[in-house]
Amino acid sequence: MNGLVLGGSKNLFDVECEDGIVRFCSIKGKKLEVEKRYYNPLAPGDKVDIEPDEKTDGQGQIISLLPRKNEYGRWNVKGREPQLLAANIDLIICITTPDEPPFRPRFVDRVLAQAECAGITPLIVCNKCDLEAADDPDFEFRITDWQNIGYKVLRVSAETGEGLDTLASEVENKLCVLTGQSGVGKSSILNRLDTSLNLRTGELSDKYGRGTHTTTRGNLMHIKLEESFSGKKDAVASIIDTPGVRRFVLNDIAPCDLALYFREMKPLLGKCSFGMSCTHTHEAGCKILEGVYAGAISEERYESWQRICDELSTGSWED
Ligand SMILES: Nc1nc2c(ncn2[C@@H]2O[C@H](COP(=O)(O)OP(=O)(O)OP(=O)(O)O)[C@@H](O)[C@H]2O)c(=O)[nH]1
Ligand SMILES: [Mg+2]
Repeated sequence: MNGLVLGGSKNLFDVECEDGIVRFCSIKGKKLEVEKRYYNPLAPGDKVDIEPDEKTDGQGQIISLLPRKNEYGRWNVKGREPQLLAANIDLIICITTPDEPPFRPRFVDRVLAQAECAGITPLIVCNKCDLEAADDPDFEFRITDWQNIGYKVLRVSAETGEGLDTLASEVENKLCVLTGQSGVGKSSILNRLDTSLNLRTGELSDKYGRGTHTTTRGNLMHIKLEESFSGKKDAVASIIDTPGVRRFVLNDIAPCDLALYFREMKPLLGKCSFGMSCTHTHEAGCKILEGVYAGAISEERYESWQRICDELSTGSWED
């Protein structure tokens, strides 16, 4: 019987089976035939083949993993291993805030690069637009810059409901993964989109103005979109709420390939005087540097690219 992995830990998973029953499943023989690319064998969104337990209702065993359409992972700094966050995703929603926690555009740039690498469409959602900092010129500049590069950016507020109608139409009938630092309001947004959820939301720790990692495990939920936002009676979406992370560290990307995942740089690659061996840092005839001087590539994104390249080369990540 086929099933959809909703969540789980190392070896035990909640699987929504095609008969509509959610079964608590272990992996048959403890090992799954998967390429060992991540420390966790399965993630929310994975499709599996299961054998229902004949003796115990609501339990089963996972026999095999069905081919993945895509994979969204990150490098887990603590575990020093790649971690699969979600699979078979239609949309990666990267949530950021103008303040509380402080605006971290580089977090978004990292998620965008990982999304490009995975071939999954990203959507940038700026939450807490009710805060004064939402009018800050640096924040405005980065939003416009991402839009100019070709990314969709929504300004929303889980507090006032602003922009949630557009967000509802973006997520309808899709499997989306929510990603963002702790405290940006991932769970708060979901609670507004579907008022029956009652997900736990947290206070920001006063000392750092950061979130306190209220959500601890990735989990796939089928939600019913509030009619006041969707404009429809029965609009639905599937969402994976991931735990907030302080840093998002890229996985499986070599520093020399990073520019491929910066949308505004990609078309210029190979066109520099030194061709593919150009490091885009000092060379004459570098098309990327020329792009920065001409204003076609923003200094902020170029600096992001440089910093992330350094992180990938040295293996040390800033906060
Ligand atoms: N002013 C304002 N505060 C908000 C908004 N959305 C969420 N918050 C507050 O931000 C805090 C953190 O919200 P959460 O929804 O728990 O954040 P999270 O991203 O789920 O955090 P983790 O689960 O730790 O990753 C809570 O105190 C919310 O009330 C908003 O649009 N405006
Ligand atoms: Mg949360």
